[in-house]
Amino acid sequence: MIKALIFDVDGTLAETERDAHRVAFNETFAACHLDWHWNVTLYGELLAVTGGKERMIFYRDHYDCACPKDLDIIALHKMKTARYNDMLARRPIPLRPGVRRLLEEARSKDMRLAIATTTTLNNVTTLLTHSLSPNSASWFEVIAAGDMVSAKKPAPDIYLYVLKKMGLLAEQCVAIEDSKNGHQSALAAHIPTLITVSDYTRHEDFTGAQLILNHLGEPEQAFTILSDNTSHSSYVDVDMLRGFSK
Ligand code: XBP
Ligand code: MG
Repeated sequence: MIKALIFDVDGTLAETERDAHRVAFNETFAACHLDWHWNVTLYGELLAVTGGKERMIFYRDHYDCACPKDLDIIALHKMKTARYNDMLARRPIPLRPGVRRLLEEARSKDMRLAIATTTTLNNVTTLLTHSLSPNSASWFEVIAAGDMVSAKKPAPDIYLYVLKKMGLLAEQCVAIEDSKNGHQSALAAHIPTLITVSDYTRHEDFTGAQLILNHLGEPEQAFTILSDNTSHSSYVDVDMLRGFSK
């Protein structure tokens, strides 16, 4: 019996990467007179590394870029996080199709909710506050984020953390993800996955997913199925997800 839905954040709740995270990184680099700029294509490559600090370290170490000896990645990341939060508050990013509807239905049917993300906690609560509703962080029993675990996705740690906090078994949950790293993280924790591909992830490999969609769908905006399944529905609802139980 499925008892909980565990949502990823970036790319799953909203398309935050290209026009928000990426822009906040670039504004921070410019403000610090750092000669780095991550264009849309380069950022897509760098998304293979989860976590903003880890992404900057990877870029510093693997790309031919100018890097001052005293570069403080932690300080840089704090600045990026402040800019990102400011951006989400000033110009809220819309939730992806079906996200609000499914969350509201889940709440009305006592489906438990959680979040498992590699991004920073503040980024999650600001997105929820400004794009979902002012108190919506409280809709989630657990918000597992960023450095709460030592190994980020694709390691299973963040999902195992959520399972432990909720006192649930993997097969009692469904993970909703948009990326290969997220999918692998959930699978490594033995949690069934529903994939809604995002701008940067539509060509990734999601072998082992229960279902792969372009988005969650709405009654008037049907999803497209990208895996081999067929469905009589046009949008994901709680009953469909309950069918994910083994
Ligand atoms: C997406 C990520 C994050 C963000 C940046 O995580 O990989 O690193 O790009 O966030 P998910 P921070 O899809 O799991 O939500 O800079 O706060 O790390
Ligand atoms: Mg994601």
